[in-house]
Amino acid sequence: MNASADPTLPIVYSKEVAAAKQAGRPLVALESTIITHGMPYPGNLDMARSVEAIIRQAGAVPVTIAVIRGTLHVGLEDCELQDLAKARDVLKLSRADLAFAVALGRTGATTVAATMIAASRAGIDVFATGGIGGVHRGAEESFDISADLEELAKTPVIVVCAGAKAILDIPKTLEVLETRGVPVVTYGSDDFPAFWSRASGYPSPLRLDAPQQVAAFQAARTSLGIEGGMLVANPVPSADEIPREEMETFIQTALKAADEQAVTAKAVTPFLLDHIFHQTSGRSLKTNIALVENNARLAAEIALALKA
Ligand code: PSU
Repeated sequence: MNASADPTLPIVYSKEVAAAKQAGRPLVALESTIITHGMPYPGNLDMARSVEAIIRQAGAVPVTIAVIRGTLHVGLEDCELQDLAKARDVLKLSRADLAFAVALGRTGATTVAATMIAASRAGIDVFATGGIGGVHRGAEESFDISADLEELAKTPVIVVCAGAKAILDIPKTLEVLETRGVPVVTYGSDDFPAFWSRASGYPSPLRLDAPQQVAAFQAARTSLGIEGGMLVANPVPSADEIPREEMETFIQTALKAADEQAVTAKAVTPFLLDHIFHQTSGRSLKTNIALVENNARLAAEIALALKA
């Protein structure tokens, strides 16, 4: 396989990523759970390829991350991307079980949390995704809070997303991020976005309007010795958004179905996304793809600004 191993880390780099690292080019990490658990085939593969192409067009190098038969791959060859998009029985890996998949030789897709860990180990500062995990609605009963939030508090990677998924409890998610000292910056808006919709109705703690400002902010945090990542929330383009009120009806129906079918833990988010996909006859997927593409573009601009 066109890959080169780093002798000091249990990581295999794709050919493109190994060359880019050598040349000091700007890199943008991409996760794989969105491919295996977030979208159906073949839309997931089209999304993964188009997002990579957008990052290349913007002058940076895409780095899709996954564990394949126990090896942590930083950058996937196209054949690996294809296999992953079609694969079944892929683990959904977070901080708790990334090493489990490595130790047991399993194949697993990395969530936001696990991708941040891998990106940081590989020296990648910026990562683009769709929406982070957060505090689930009803968390006061279920205690279901995504490990993504804790990772943002710990690991120094800038995560570009379209907000927290609207299936979550957005004000509680923002509260946890504030408590854990994670800067939440909305790009070009005062309102924190809600994934499929441009606005959640909750004000963004911070706002920035240029990639250079994001880069300067992260550089200042580093020089002050402040650990942890930063969340950059990038509202979905207006042409692709599904308004909040419209989404809420679909979300309520999906949440009710999850409750009736006793869906819990890691299965909750994929179940809700799939349910909403069917309810909207695929419209939610089109919006999801558009927002990831939009985030990839911004992440590439930030990666370039960090190198300037
Ligand atoms: N963005 C998307 N679709 C997804 C995800 C992000 O557009 O499926 C994934 C990410 O991997 C994120 C995960 O970490 O959803 C959140 O899962 P949970 O709520 O179980 O922590």
